[in-house]
Amino acid sequence: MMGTLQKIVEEIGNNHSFLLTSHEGPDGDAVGSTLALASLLRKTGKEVYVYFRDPIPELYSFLPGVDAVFATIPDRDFDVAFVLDIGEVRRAGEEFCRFGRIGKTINVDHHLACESFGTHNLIDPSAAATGVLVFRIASVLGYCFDIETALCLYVAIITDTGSFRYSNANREAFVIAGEMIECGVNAWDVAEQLYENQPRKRLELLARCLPTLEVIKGGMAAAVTVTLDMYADTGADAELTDGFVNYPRSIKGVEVAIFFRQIEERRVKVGFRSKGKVNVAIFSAALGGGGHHNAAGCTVDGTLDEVKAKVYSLMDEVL
Ligand SMILES: [Mn+2]
Repeated sequence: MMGTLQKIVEEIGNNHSFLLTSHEGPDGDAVGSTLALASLLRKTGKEVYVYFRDPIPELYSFLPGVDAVFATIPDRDFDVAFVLDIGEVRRAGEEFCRFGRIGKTINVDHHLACESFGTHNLIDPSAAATGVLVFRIASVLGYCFDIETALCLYVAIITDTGSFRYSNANREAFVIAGEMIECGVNAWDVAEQLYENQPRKRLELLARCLPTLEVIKGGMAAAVTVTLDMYADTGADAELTDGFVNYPRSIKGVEVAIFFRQIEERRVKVGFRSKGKVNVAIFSAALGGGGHHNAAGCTVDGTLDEVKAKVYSLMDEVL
């Protein structure tokens, strides 16, 4: 691991222009770790271009550097591409996958089964977030954290650990968060931005979602659903469903929570969350998706009823 870190730091020293990207449907770790690395590289005198296939969710618009994120890649050469928190490189989007004007690719990730597609691959599933790996790179560089970079890293860690509640919230995650506080990050300001700043539409959507609760498999699993009609009723969009799956998971005795989210009349996104005893990546993999032990997802064609029947019978086989 140290060898790879050292090589990455050498690549940073030896190169000038950097293209940074992360996965489609970016979450707090994707945005936070990428913007932290962008900030760090810029402050080290490098030229940085940040590309995301999908727009950055409004929730993260308070992060420094979010204004310099682009949805297309310019037709020019880059010395190095950093790909962060990706799992599979195709999740960066077609435009990035087709783009060839890159000298070297550096893959920085903490997904259990991340592909080794990079020239260098810094992959460590024991890291609570990809932000942790960016911190390790910064440490070897001897980088002195400013508040902007610290804020991005703190958000990467707090969001991927569920505010330090998930099983990945290890000592390293707390130590780095503590260092970021030392650098001037205010925990309450961040919590307020992330959790006390929701649009009213989100609660109106949640109010329609919660009555769909199904407790199944003898109380071991529970599901909630959001339909296209609910978006139409509330004016909310899919971005605002983030966190809904935590409600079925919060039930006593439930080990697996499922979130069914209709994306077309005959197409449904299925998100799985585990409390730890069940590896939900098995379910998503069987349905053509990906993810971790505790969080996984896939997209399944069919009506809501058809998709639910498929998922529930799969769970009968596995559980
Ligand atoms: Mn992550």
